[in-house]
Amino acid sequence: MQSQDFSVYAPTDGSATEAWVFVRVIDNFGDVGVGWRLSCLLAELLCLRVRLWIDDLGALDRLVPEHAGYQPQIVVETWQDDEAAMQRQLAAVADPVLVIETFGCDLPSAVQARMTECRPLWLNWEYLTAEDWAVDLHAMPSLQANGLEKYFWFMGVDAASGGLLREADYLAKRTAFQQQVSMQQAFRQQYGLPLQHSGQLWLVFAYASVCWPQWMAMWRQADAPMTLWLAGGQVVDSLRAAQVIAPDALQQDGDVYVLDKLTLVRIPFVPQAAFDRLLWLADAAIVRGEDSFVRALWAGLPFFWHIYRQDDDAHLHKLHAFWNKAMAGWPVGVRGAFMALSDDLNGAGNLDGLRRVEVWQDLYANWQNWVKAAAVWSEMLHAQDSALEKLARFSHLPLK
Ligand code: TRH
Repeated sequence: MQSQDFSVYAPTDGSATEAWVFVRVIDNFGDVGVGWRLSCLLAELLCLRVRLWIDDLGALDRLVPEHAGYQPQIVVETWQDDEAAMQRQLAAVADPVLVIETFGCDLPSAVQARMTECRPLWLNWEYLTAEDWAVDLHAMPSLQANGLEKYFWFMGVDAASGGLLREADYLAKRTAFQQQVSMQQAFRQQYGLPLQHSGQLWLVFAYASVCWPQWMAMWRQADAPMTLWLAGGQVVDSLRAAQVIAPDALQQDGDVYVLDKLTLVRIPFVPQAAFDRLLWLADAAIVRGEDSFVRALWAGLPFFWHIYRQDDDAHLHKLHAFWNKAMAGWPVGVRGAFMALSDDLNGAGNLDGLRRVEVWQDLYANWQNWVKAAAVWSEMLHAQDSALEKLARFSHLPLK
C-alpha cells in the first residue's frame, strides 16, 4: 500500500519538521517503552523534532530518568485531558507532518481539529503481532469522521509487515559490549550486579504466575547449576506467595537466594538504554510484553516469551502465530520440547511435574541447537528493513 507523499507538508522556512507521538500509559512499561523508543528513532533516523505527549510522566521518569536532556530533538509534553489546557499547549507549537497515536489511544478533539488544517500523515501504531491478518491490514487507510485518513501501522516479523523498532547502530553496540569484558564488568558494577555467576545465566523479566514455583521445582530437579537474574519484581512476588522463598528473601536489589544449584538474584530496574546489556550478558532469557520481547529477538539468544494475557485467550493465538513462524527451521528435537514449555509458561500446557522435568532435559540436551536456531532467526530479522526504514519509504520522509 503506497501512501501519498507527506514530505510535501514539511515547512519550507528551514524550521525543523515536527512529529507528534501520543502515549497513554495503561499499565506496566510497554506503552511508554515503545512510545519512547519510537520517539528516539524518529528523531535519530528521520531527523524529526518529536513532541511526545504522554499522560503519565512518572512512568517515563522510571524508564528514562534523564529524559529531559537525553535527546534534544525530543520535547516531552504532558497530555492533559482538560480540553482548554490542550488548546493552550497546541497554540504554542508548530504544525506536525506526522502524528502517531500509539495503540489506539484516541487523539483529543483539539488535536484532530488542528490536523484537519495541517493534514499530516496520521498513523495508529498498533501492538506487534505475527498473525497474518495484521500483515493484510498493515498500512491500510481508514477514513475518519474528520475527513482525514488514518493508517494502521502493524509491527511484525514478516517482510510485508510494519517491521520492528531497531537502532541503526544496534549490532555495532552489541558486538562491542560482548567482546569487551571490561565494559561488561563496569556495567555489572554500575548496577550492583554480581561479578560472577554459576552455571547458565538467565535474565527473567516476566509476569506474576503460578508457574514459577513449578519452574523452580523443574530446574532444581534438573540439578544443573543455574543463575536467574530476576527483574521487575513480579516473579519474586509469585515465589514468595508460593512460599518457595522465605518471606524476607529477595527484598532488596542485589539480594541473593540459593535453592540447591539454583541461584536467584533480584536485580535493579535499569534505564531503558541499559536494558539490552542485561540480555547481552545472559545465556538465555524469559521476556514479556512487547518491547523486551523485541529486544530479545535482536539479542539473538534463546528465550521464552511470557506474553501479556488477553481476554478469551487471544494472547495464545498471538503466541503461537509468532513461534510457528520463528520455529519453521528449528530441529524437531528443539521444537517439541520448546513448545511444550512455552505453552506451560503461558498457561496453555498440560505438563505434570515429572513430565516438565523430562521436557526441560530434552531441551537442555539440545542446547546448542537451540542457541543456533535462535541466532539464525535473529539474523534473518536483522536482514529485514526496520520499522523506521519502512516508514521512511511509506511517508517519503527522508531517512538519515
Ligand atoms: O512492561 P510490559 O509488560 O508491557 C506490557 C506490554 O507491552 C503489553 O503488550 C501491553 O499491552 C502492556 O504492557 C500494557 O513489557 P514490555 O513491553 O517488555 O515493556 C517493558 C519495558 O521496560 C521495555 O522497554 C524494557 C524496559 N525495562 C527497562 O528499561 N529496565 C528494566 O530493568 C526492565 C526489566 C525493563
